[in-house]
Amino acid sequence: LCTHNLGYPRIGPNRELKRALESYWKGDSTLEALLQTAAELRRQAWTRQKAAGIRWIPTGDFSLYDHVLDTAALVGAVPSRFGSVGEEVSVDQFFAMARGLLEREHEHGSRGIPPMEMTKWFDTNYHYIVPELKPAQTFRLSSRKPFTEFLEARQSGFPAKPVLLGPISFLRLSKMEGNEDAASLLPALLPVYQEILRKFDELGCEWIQIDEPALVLDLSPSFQHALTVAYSGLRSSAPRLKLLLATYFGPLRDNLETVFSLPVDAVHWDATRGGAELDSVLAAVPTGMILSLGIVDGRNVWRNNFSESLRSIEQALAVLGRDRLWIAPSCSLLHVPVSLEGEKRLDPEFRSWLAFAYEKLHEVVDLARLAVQDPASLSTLEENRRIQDARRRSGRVHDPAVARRVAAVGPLDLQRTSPYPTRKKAQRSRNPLPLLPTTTIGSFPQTPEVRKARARWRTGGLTTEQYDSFLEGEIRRVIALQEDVDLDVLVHGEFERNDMVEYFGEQLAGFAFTEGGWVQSYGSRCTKPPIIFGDVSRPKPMTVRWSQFAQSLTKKPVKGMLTGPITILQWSFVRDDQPRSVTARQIALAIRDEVADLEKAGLSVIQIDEPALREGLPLRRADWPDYLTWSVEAFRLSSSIAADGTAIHTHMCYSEFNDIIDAIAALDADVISIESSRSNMELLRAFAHFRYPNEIGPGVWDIHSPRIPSVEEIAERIRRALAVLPASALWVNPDCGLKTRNLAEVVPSLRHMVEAAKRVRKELEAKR
Ligand code: THG
Ligand code: ZN
Repeated sequence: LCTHNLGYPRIGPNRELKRALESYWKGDSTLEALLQTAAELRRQAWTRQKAAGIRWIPTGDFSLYDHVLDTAALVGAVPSRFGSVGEEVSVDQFFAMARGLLEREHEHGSRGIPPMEMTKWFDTNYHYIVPELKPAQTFRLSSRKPFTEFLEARQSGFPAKPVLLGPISFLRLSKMEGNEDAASLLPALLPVYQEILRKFDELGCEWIQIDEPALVLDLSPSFQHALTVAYSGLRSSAPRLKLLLATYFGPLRDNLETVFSLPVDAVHWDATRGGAELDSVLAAVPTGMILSLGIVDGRNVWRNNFSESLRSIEQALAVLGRDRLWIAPSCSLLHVPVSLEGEKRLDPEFRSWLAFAYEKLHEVVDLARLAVQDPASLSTLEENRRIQDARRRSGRVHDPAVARRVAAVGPLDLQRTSPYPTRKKAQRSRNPLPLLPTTTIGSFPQTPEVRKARARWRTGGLTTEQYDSFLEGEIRRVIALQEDVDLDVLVHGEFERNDMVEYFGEQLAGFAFTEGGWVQSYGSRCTKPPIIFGDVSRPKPMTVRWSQFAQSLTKKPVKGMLTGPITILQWSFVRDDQPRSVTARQIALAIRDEVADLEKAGLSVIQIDEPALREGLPLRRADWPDYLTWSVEAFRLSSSIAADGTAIHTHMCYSEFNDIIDAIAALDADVISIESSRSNMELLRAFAHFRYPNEIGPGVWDIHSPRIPSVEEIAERIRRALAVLPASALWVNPDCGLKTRNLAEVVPSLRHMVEAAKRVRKELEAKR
């Protein structure tokens, strides 16, 4: 059977691209050096794919920042604030679109140029740059990148298959000025895509992969119509070129019939997410069309279960025959780490359960051989069976105590003792607070000294006692600072934490960590997601020591700071042998234990952050209620152990919650802080229709910007919030944690924030 790959990680086995980009941006290296590194990384990726035995190798999937931004550049969708486009979008124009321009870099204006917005790529943890389009948008071929990368590969003897983000997905993922329907731009956009296909045809390209992941979303009638128009237009532009339409990340559902009626030569379908649809897919593939079966999960790190996969492959083979079935990963391998080869410290048994990008390519090749009963491949099936059996039965995966505890969770465990009004009285009598109480979100600036100390401790340069006393010093410093600024509810600053998920994962049973399992998050930024492989429990307290120490230094309440179960789940690689909802419950129980211990240690305020709750929303609306039910339950399970007099806070890093506001209210946190300083209007709109029952702290200082807001500016934001929220329910806090800011910005900004709260308090009292 023919094999192919949809896309390969771009950052390089040791994050070479990250280093090259950041060094170029800092001015430490030349553009030539950056492009040289990029070319080497591409060649390396192609070499690896070819060595693994993949028949068709993707080109153009590489990007210096993001493939959606590449596509915007390709079709000349460059917002006017980035200047006019000459023959081609320049690299610096491209980076300006991604990152904006600071005042000093920008010669003409004085305020700098804001970057384009960034948002999550479907339900992955990758973020793409959102194209900005306007109703009168024009498009023009403005980049040679897809052609040069194709030729670069072909000239070196690689069997190249260029990859493009398709016109429907490009428009569907764009932001249209005035919220108009972007599908209306297809007539303007299509000729550019036709020109691209014609050029590939002229270059003698055989197959082109056109990615349309938008086909797994709910599509409006205008987009459904545009889909048919687009593909008959593309077909007619290049009659010889073979078109492979790639869908992934979910089942096709109502789009299935249309997809298989399009005039394309092959359709790629994600068998790992579309499961139950296989019968309908096989029935819908027309004679003469090839089906590419995305059978190796490109979204997770587990070794493929060959016996299961072969069942689907054999079913497809029976209908389609050997010439019409291709084998592939489910989606681009962008979302998994590069290779297991660099992992020297993983336990050998656990390691045998895993497959990263490079290993997944071997799985694709092995499956294609097994499907045609290639005798040389039979040993791979045997080995795979042995490993799957071992994992299924492993004592490290299953903890009967956890299973018993999860099974015993009842409705009362999901509920605080008393309703909110009773709790509020208990909380205020324990901690009297002024009107408009002030607080921060949790983290304080992580200075180079903090990072250095942690690195030294990890490599043995500092003893644990030395490191701990360093951390105590940092905590003393921020507690004194917060008292001096006169904040009402203090935090310990989170100096002991690297990443808010990694820190907890490292202390929970059931989690594993890689040395170099980096995955691109956006641009040069990466995360190293933990791997949840087994039943989760908390062997011992995780944060109590630091919170308790901080509380011992002050009479004011200190908030205990925890990451919530949904965020831990969302930002990890999860088990594929049980539903996410069950894993969420296990994590929730572990957090619940920590809440109980913080309470015992005397903390009267505990914050459980859930910045990823909204990110976890399924791609299709129809699947939202089920997700929201189990995710809200997980949060409630983690928090409901708290006594009435303990205030549960939560934090979310977004303001678009209009469509999930019922779920947010159902969390029943006593206080929620949210981002809002950049889009005050959003917030006002939400609360015009919905009366949030508990307390709320809309961010009044945008910490994503280095600007120090004035007292009056913050006071005005508080007054505007008071227009839609009762004063008794309003808190005053920044947008988000202060980890990425420096102290020189943080201290005056916090003073201004507290001053603003006092000013508005006085105004309110005068009105009484
Ligand atoms: N933690 C985890 N996942 C996340 C976020 C997080 N996913 C969503 C969101 N936040 C993604 N945002 C970022 C922001 C910054 C970085 C990564 C993702 C970042 N990473 C460092 C880098 O690439 O240099 C990694 C530094 C390190 O840990 O050594 O800056 O907050 N889990
Ligand atoms: Zn935040």
